[in-house]
Amino acid sequence: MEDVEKQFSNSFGGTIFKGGYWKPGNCQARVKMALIIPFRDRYEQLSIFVHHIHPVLNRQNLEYRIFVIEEAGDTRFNRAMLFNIGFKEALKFDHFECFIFHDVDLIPENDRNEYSCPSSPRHMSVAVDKFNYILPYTNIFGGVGAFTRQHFELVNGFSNKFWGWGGEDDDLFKRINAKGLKLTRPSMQLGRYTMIRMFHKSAQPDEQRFEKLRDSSQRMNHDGLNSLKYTVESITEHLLYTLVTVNLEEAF
Ligand code: NGS
Repeated sequence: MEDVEKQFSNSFGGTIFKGGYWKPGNCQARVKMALIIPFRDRYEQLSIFVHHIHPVLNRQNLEYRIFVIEEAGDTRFNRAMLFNIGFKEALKFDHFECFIFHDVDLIPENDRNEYSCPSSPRHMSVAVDKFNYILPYTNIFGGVGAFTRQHFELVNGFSNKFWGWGGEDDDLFKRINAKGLKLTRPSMQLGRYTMIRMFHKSAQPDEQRFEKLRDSSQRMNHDGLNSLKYTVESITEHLLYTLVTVNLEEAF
């Protein structure tokens, strides 16, 4: 990370401001975007990610800030809840209108895959090298997704009930449909991503994920942004990202 930071402060044209904030110097960006990354113990991937993503976002002339939401303690990883927290914490910083929910291990391959918010929710990572650049199943919403603030509030964010691996993104897909929104996708040429593969112990699957998925639509109005509970341990503005470290409490 130190090397990446040096590279940005020395040779890069447009300096990134503290906290991983940037805006174009010669024009006014149309929207302010918050890029939210759920995180725990993946520092190598995070340095590779920020090294690649800042130049892409700068070339797209966006105004944005990168938020890394870190789950402290030894509760099971809850990717969805960290996204919800990122949404709430980002709004304490600024009036973001657009939110990109992004896994730390996905690098966009095409600069024209726009990191902004279209008129309906967007699944951006449609062609990942790990899946031989095809969609593994039609309703997949994993990896990278974009929402306007209004649409994310309309679906009440993600469910907070998925602990461990799997299901939370499928649940979000159901929420989008339940509210009559239509998921959009870039073409398979634009939505290409490379996965940063490293050896890590992967999270244990949530054994109850299929049961939880069955009653998605009944839960969505009272399980999400409006039932979110967490405590913030610290907020640190690093050079290339804002780190928000939080504690969660496992509840079902
Ligand atoms: C599905 C999971 C999704 C996940 C997708 C791809 O099976 O949450 O695999 O995962 N759904 C359930 O388990 C119900 S991946 O191979 O990218 O880790 O996003």
